[in-house]
Amino acid sequence: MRNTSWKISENAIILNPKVSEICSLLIPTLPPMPKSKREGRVIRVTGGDVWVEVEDRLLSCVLRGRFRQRGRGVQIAAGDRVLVSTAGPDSDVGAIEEVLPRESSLSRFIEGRDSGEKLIVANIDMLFAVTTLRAPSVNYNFIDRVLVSAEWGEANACVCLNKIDLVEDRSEIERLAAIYTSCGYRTIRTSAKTGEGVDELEKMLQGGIYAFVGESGVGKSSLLMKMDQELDLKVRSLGEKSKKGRHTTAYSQLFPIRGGYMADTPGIQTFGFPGTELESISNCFPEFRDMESDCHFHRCTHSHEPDCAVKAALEQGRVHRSRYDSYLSILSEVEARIKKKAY
Ligand SMILES: Nc1nc2c(ncn2[C@@H]2O[C@H](COP(=O)(O)OP(=O)(O)OP(=O)(O)O)[C@@H](O)[C@H]2O)c(=O)[nH]1
Ligand SMILES: [Mg+2]
Ligand SMILES: [Zn+2]
Repeated sequence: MRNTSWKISENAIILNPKVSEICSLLIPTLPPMPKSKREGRVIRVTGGDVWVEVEDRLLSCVLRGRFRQRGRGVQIAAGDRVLVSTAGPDSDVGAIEEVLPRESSLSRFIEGRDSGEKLIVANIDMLFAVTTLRAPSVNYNFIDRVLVSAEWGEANACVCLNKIDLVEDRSEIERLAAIYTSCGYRTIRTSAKTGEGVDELEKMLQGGIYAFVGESGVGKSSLLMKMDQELDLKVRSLGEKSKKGRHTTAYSQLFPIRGGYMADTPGIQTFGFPGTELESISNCFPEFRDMESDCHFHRCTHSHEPDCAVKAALEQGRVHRSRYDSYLSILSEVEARIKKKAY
């Protein structure tokens, strides 16, 4: 387990806000000696500034040009392990030299001019897909898209149903939990307001890297603050409506917690499937995996084909309607992208 001495709030600025400019002046004078490279963990990425924890210190680092892929932004995220070079052992600034291979990642596809896969967090031991039944009301499609992206990035995931204090009828909670436990996902029930279930959540944090991911307003930052009372994150004030395209948390950031880290991530509106192949979608639905070999067609898309084992399971209630609908919505999204040649 790590023992971390630094504490940062999400609004903290390390050194000077113009640190990138300072670094760009400093970097050319850095000795290009591989010996000075040190390993660190990316804590947050904002534009060209990357905060990296190196041996219990927080350094502000710049990215070398080769990490900026034209039209794709920066392919580095909170949770990444990196090698940084510094002017000396006590320097507070550095440059990212290398991003080490990832064990897992969470990413999504973004449409538009800069279309492509965008990383959200890397090397997560467990992702918490945070959702609510009330305020906002449940969005199964969104939860499924987060879980599917986690599967795609080989990240373990579970469902965290927050704001249970707002639900009078407990059978609603159990219905949602039953859907996900039957697919193999652990489901925990929490309230950041009353503290119910937060113990169970904390027990799951075993010194690794964890991430809260979910729609805006589901209480990701609030849960984090409930676990670490010293944290002072921005949360949406009561009565403040979610404005389209707005979220309270602005970027993914790791916070030290229980000997590991928890990433708070911004509420994301659309969670495009990060893959580019139709076949890879059903692999990301664990409950479909054992059925697919029984489909009549080898490359069955489980949509229009006859003798489809997944559709048969849907009719028999072994696959949940909401999960199947999410599958179809991802399938048509990727089909449309292939047609548009958006890759
Ligand atoms: N009743 C109730 N309210 C909660 C709970 N958790 C969070 N809230 C409230 O929900 C609102 C949104 O919480 P945030 O923590 O800002 O949500 P978030 O998921 O971090 O939102 P973004 O940063 O926009 O993605 C705030 O007003 C919180 O006080 C809960 O368990 N119960
Ligand atoms: Mg937040
Ligand atoms: Zn099929």
